[in-house]
Amino acid sequence: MLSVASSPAFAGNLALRLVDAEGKPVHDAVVTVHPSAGISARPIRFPWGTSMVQQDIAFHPRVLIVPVGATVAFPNRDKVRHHVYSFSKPARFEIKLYGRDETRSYTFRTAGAVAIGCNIHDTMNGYIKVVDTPFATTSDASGAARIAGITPGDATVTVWHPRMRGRDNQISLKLGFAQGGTIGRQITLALR
Ligand SMILES: [Cu+2]
Repeated sequence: MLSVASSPAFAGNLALRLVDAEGKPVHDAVVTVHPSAGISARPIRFPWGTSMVQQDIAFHPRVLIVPVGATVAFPNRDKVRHHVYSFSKPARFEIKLYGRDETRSYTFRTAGAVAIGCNIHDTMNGYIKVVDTPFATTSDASGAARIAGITPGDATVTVWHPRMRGRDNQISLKLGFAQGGTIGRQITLALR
């Protein structure tokens, strides 16, 4: 049989709702799923692409998920120049001052969370979550995070957020995905 796991009817689904200690929705958390059975060797691609734009003195999106090996473009749409950098262990780099409608890029070769800043504008904060699984998404404004088509069986589900308390700003739980089933959970995150 050919790639049974990629057919939705034979795969599992995850529907999380993420809230903080006060019950408010948590936006821009990153949820990833690593099935115990492993993942396909096919290249990982996400529909949202691999660009982090600088516009109105901010990074857009503020949180970007990319697969390991992705080259991320950092186009500048502002009139002012930016100086993009990261001190995070998975990707230490800097892209020196560059101006409007110019773009620069960087290739992310190690999985992990990379905090992105600008040397000129301290208020500019972005995050690139480099992942080694195709099962990944960010939570929306209502705190909802949905992933479909997950390989059935046991899996490790990880929730990351830049303000999460604890090691590596993330928590993990084990869940078992059944064919055609959806696991719904509300998870309360301890944020700083
Ligand atoms: Cu800047």
